[in-house]
Parts: sequence; C-alpha cells; structure tokens
Amino acid sequence: MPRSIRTFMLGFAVASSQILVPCARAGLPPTFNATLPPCIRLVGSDGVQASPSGAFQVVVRDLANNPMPFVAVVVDLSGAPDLRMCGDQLDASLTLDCAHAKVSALTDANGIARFTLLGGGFGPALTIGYPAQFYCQGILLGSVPVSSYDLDGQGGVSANDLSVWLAEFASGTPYVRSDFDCSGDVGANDLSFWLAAFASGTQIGSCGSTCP
Ligand SMILES: [Ca+2]
Ligand SMILES: [Ca+2]
Repeated sequence: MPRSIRTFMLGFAVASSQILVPCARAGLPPTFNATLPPCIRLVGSDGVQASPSGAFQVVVRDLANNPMPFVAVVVDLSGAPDLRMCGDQLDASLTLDCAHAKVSALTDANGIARFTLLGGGFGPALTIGYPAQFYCQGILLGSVPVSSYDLDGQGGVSANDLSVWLAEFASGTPYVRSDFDCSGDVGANDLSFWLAAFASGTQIGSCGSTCP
C-alpha cells in the first residue's frame, strides 16, 4: 500500500536589495509565478565542488509571466531537524546564512536561480521529514521535500549511509530524507539513486563543518 509523505504547504515571502526587482505592486498583494523542483537532494563533494547530482533550479516570474532577473531566491532548511547544510557550500554564487540554515542565489537574466546544496544527516531520522522552503523577497514560493545521500554526515557517501538507508526503508516509515526520487515513498528506485550517487565518486567528502 503506497505510503504518503506529508503534504507541504505552499505560501509566500521577500528579500531586498537595491538591485532586486520589487515584488509588490501598488495596491496589490505581492505574488509571483515560480517553478520549483519536485524535491531537492543535499549532496557531498569531491573536496573541490559539490556533486552535480544535487543541482536544481528555481524560476521566478511576475504575474504577467515575465522572468524576474536579479532577485534573491532563498532556500530555508531551518525546520529540518535531522539534516544540516555544510558551513562551506564551495560555491561563490551562493550566500549562506549558516546560523539560520538558509542559502540564497540571485536569479539570472531569465529569472533562474541555480543551486547545488552541500549537506547531510548526522544521526537517526528525527521526523518523517520537513520541507525545504523557498522564498523570494520575503514571499514563500513553496515547499518541497528534501533528502540527503550522506545520511550519517561523515565519510562522504559510503557504506554506512547505505546501512542507514536500509534501516529507514525497513522501518516502513517513509522518511523523506531517504526518498531520493521524489516519489513520496522509500523503495527500490531510491536505492538505485543512492547506488548511482555512490558509484559516481563525486560525493566522497562530507561537510568540513556543519551549520547548526
Ligand atoms: Ca556518510
Ligand atoms: Ca522514492
């Protein structure tokens, strides 16, 4: 019987800078049209850069569906108690607010913000899962599940992470952090994702330091 992952709430938010495009129009509530990934995966690195397998993008458009260039998109993981981002994301295009578990990137001329997030687990799963929340200029664009290949947060993606994954699979609880294919369930295809991540050799390193 399919197991479902909790439904994540959609909503709204903002960030400001003089180069940012204002989201509010006079007399109208602020809002955007945004395209989010179905889920995101925290990844490890080879010590130099994050694994490409964790890459995702967010597209922000205004109400007329025009791309919004040079606005900050914030990913907020502060509500995920059993996942942590790395204290160094190894990407100069990202701005990390480690204390608040947030990372941001500016959209390009086409309204696209690109991310690959370094991070992992650090112990047993504490909850079934908590969504990553996306904000633009203070407006919550939406929330998506977040998983991590490096479930124990040490030694990169390696055998012990597989043991953790197998334990979470065997528990029958659809822990979101082990649902790599965004299916809402934890099963064989997620194992295929993990094995591919392991075989790629691009996630041999865990965080040098982690955010709180
Ligand atoms: Ca590991
Ligand atoms: Ca799955």
